[in-house]
Amino acid sequence: MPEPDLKSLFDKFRTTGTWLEGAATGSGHIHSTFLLRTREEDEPDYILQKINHSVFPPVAEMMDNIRMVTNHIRNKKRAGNNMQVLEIIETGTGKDYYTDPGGNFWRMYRRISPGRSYDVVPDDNVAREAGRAFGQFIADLGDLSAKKIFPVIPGFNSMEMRFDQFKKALLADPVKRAGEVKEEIDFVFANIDRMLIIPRLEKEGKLPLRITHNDTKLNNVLFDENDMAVCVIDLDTVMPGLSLYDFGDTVRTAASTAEEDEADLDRVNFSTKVLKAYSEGFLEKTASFLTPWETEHLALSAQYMTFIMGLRFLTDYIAGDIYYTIRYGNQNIRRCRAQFRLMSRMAERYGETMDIILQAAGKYLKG
Ligand code: GN1
Ligand code: MG
Repeated sequence: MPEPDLKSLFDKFRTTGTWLEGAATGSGHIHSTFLLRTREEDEPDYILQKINHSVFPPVAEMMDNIRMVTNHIRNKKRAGNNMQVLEIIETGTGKDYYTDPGGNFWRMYRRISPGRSYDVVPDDNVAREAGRAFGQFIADLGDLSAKKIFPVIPGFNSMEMRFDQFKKALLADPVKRAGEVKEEIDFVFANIDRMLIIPRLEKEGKLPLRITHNDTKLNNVLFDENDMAVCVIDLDTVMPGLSLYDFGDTVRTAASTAEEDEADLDRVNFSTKVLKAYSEGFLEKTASFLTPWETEHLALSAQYMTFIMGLRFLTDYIAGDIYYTIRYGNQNIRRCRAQFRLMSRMAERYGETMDIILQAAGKYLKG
């Protein structure tokens, strides 16, 4: 992609402070993200994003969702809660995003500062804080009507839809890679039935739809210099969903001992110590309103979210790397293999996982 003219984009928005510099930042797989800095110490810096509108075609509706959700949470700010909320910066004409002459969409947030993120958990405290942050997020949105939220990517965490997409890619095999990933394909077929338990319970009405974040990887929480959570970010996929998706995706990313694309599979392990800290944080904020069906399936949700990501990475590899940004040729299949290894490690310790979660839930139900 040619370097965008960041200074002139900066000028399209209602920023304060004097332009200093701009550069690419972040580790997201979808949008292009830039940090724009101002000269003055006491003026904010900004996060500018070029929205990937082939992944998120309803740009206006997505931004309306984010506007609604951030307003809702901001209006709820309670004493003693130091969490911040993402703040959309309007364009000079009062819109939530800017459309450039080439038809690209840009949006801006005030930079959260301090705000560090982790791809791999450094200690249990960070996991506990992440749990509190994502748990509070679901709790805060509990009284926002789901009807107001536009389903930006329908079926986003639906196993049935992702399995269908996988089968289509496999059938088409457009870049002739299917033969090379036979082991991973076999893994999908060997595990899919168990992965359809959660969708079945949802259809039976046993798992309530809530407004959930749907992309709760560990690096979507920002921390301050004392490692207290300060902000939940990346609100693009906030939609009606299951609490299990949000719980499971943080376990996938926080309780793994390795990076998402770790090549050495012996380094990919499941830390039940981190799981315990994360579960305690999450359940501290949610145990009082989760239904027994939800609580009893949190353990399975970790495998569900780990499997669905492996499946999506595998699908994209077979499809020829058309969805996720990759930094090297076989990154998608490496991501897939690391997810499938992690899921196997989780499955081996399913009983222990269940005990840890139920114990954490019990603690907050009694307390
Ligand atoms: C993508 O862009 P990023 O890294 O926040 C993806 C998530 C996956 C994640 C895997 C819109 O999120 O669903 O969990 O990669 N987002 C979208 O790391 O597909
Ligand atoms: Mg995201």
